[in-house]
Amino acid sequence: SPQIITFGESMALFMPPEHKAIERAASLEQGFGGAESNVAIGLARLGSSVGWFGALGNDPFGKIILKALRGEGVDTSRAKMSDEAPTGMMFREHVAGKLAVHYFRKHSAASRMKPEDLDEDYIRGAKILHVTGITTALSEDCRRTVRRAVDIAKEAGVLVSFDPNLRLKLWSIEEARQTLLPLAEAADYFLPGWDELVQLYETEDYSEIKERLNALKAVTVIKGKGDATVVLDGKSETEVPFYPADKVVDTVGAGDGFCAGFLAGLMKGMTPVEAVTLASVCGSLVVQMRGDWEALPEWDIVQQRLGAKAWVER
Ligand code: KDG
Repeated sequence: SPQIITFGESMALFMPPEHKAIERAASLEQGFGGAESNVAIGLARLGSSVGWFGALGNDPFGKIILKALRGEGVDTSRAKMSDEAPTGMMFREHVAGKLAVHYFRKHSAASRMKPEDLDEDYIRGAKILHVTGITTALSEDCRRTVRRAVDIAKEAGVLVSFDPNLRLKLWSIEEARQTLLPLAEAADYFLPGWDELVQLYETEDYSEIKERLNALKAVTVIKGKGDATVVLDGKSETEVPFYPADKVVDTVGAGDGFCAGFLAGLMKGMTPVEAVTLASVCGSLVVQMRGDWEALPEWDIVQQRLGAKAWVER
């Protein structure tokens, strides 16, 4: 098995050129996204051994996604192409300067994933299983599939990484809490954003949130607490300032890039705090280009950013 395994729904992505509203756009650009496949691409580019699986429709969009992931060097051997249901779709636009996402993913192939579809040995053979809350919001079957995958991992001593990825277009905060908080308890690495913690724990009081997090067995990495990342391991609290972005074009995918950098760092033997530096460089690069994963860096680029390698312009 690959060292890191992740799974979830990847979707065709359509957005107007430039930051336009769909109603005002004559054409849409085609791409794809999906939090877990974004992470998988990031990991592969950083040189980690990674597998992604999920169900895609046996349609042009599913084919594009599968080929792209393979091309990036992600193991897709356990991914399924369905003849019964389509690849999900999402549309993204900017309305009065604000981002809006529209999902067309109900009854998609991915939403029909079942625990019985899991290749248990594939998961048992990994070092880290990375899951996100999005998958658990897709359907009752998907929720059980994530839970089962996490249980398989835990029984086999595979570390579990969990990004809650709260998407309130998919479910209510009450439903989300019921599913996401137990997963945070099961995780070895919990990777929430600050805003997500505020919603999940219903408080903006940091000392209260910290108490809840310190009660978890996980190392928690809080993304975006102000302009920094905070690492809590139950004993210590370390704040790592964000790596600065030269410009911000599209923030979607930054969290996934961050997760990829963090997990790649762990695989390279870094401590969680060291891995956050790598994570932060990845996040800062993703936001500088349109799309979720296109700007994810290769290991060489990260080293240049961190000053370990010179940039030769010409
Ligand atoms: O983190 C980015 C994801 O949100 C995006 O790729 C789409 O997976 C996605 C989702 O469900 O929103």
